[in-house]
Amino acid sequence: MLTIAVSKGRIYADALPLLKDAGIVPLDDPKTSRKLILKTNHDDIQLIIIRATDVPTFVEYGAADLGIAGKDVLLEHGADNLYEPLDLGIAKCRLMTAIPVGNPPIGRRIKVATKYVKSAQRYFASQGIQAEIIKLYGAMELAPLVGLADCIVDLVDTGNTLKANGLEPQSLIMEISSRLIVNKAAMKMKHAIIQPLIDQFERTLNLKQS
Ligand code: PRT
Ligand code: MG
Repeated sequence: MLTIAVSKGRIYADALPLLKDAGIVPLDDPKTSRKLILKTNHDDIQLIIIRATDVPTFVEYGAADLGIAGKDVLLEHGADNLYEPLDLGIAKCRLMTAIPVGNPPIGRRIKVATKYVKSAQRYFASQGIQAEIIKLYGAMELAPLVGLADCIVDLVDTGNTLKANGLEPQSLIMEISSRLIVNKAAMKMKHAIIQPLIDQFERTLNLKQS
């Protein structure tokens, strides 16, 4: 059995066409089904539907052979114990700093609210900015509005979420996309099925680019 871990939502939506090109079609839709294991048109391939932040964990421990995870999530989790063979170029966005509209640019000593503690620490250190990082699990946009932080670090796509909360993007920390990740033992033990899959994903991506 080959198990592929994906999160529902945008990654699942963007991954479906890639999986389809590789001949893998789920038999259920996570939007309407509450199943956490989705069978596919292949008896020996299944998808598991988990939280985006849990995908690297399942793959690292071998509970899933493959996974699709955002670079943002991989940077926080640490990817030393995983292979990351492909940038799938899906679920793209930018990791950015943002501050309330009209505020002066951030100073050299700031408070930062974010879910992306490691990426934020690394970024502000590289800028020589002394940042006190306050870890939040959501609704980061609120933090500067209620005096919890001077600045946030969050993912930005259209910018509508920032705008709706009176914030504006400042600095780009990193371009983000989703990556294919592979369990290290599975890469060896199931090489005969995993490598052709990687090759097929790669062909699809090359076709899309050309
Ligand atoms: O929602 P849940 O807690 O289950 O998990 P999750 O939010 O991590 O999952 P999901 O499916 O929302 O995101 C999975 C992955 O999609 C992330 O890890 C990113 O790699 C990628 N991605 C791409 C995004 C976005 N674009 C994105 N815009 N993830 C989140 N957002 C959020 C952002 O955090 C902010 O709240 O959307 C809002 C900003 O969007 P705009 O369009 O208003 O700028
Ligand atoms: Mg979400």
